[in-house]
Amino acid sequence: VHLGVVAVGFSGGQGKSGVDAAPQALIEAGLLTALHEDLGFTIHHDGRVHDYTEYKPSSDPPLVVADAKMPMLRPKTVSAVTRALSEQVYEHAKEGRLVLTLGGDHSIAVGSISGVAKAVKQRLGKDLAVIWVDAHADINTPHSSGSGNIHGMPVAFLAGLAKPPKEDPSVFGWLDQEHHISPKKLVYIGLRDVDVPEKKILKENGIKAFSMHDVDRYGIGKIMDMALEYVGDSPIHLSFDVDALDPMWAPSTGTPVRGGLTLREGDFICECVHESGALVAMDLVEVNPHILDTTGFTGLMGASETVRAGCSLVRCALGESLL
Ligand code: DIR
Ligand code: MN
Ligand code: MN
Ligand code: MN
Repeated sequence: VHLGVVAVGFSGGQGKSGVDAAPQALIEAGLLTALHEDLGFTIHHDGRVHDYTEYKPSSDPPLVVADAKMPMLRPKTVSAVTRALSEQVYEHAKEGRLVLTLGGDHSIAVGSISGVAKAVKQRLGKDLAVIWVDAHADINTPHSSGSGNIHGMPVAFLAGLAKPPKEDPSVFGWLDQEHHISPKKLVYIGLRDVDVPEKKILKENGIKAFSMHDVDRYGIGKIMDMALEYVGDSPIHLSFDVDALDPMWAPSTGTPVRGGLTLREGDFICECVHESGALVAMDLVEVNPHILDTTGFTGLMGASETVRAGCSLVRCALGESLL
């Protein structure tokens, strides 16, 4: 099987540095070697970690949006970076390759998912389904966001629930119909830190979401049955934010939230998506190898554990654990 890999060392969707170092750390931990040697993938990777400096504007002040609580932070940069990523991912996906995007913060999903959605529409005439595994819903609009960080907004732009701000319509102005996903083809797993306005957005749009409460009630096995049944026969993009895992297994991430998935539950989600045969793309995001965690690991230990967890998730999604 052919695997397109895009490594994106980008942190501008949120305020902490270090998440840009994740692709290199994941690759140095042997992730791509394992995918090739153990799982037999033919890997298409340009050998680079992209920071897309060449696309970044020289000046990118916070964008004040009318009636918004907070200005959007680094809007032109995130828009330019995700646009370039979208095209790069599209080039892989249109060849029928499975696409693995290694982030970076979760804002990069605007690029990866839009590129895959476009290719899937063209090649298969189908709408892409997205399984978004995260502690957070990342569905704030520029109006609802309490932080201004765009890594809290990618789903809103992808699903067409947020439009390019009229104060600067070039911000995500490149997203068009073929890049969009349907809110009806989106499923969340692992939610436990959802902002009040985000809850309203989820409800009003009838978006399917399995919170940690649901995971506790039904067990991860039943949750995956329900999630995959909901997705039906659509091709699947799995967007995995490592902070879906409990900080016990993934402490080195920008916004850890206690009460999360065990590593085994995370791996199980990935295995089930693999088993469905419908996986067309995966993102692994928000691994931050530089963060000083507060969970009792030393910083260094926490970072390597988090990188290891990330590698495990990807290997499971790409077929490792099944006998
Ligand atoms: C919060 C945090 N909902 C925000 N989001 C995070 O900034 O919009 N997403 N951490 O990953
Ligand atoms: Mn996220
Ligand atoms: Mn998150
Ligand atoms: Mn986050």
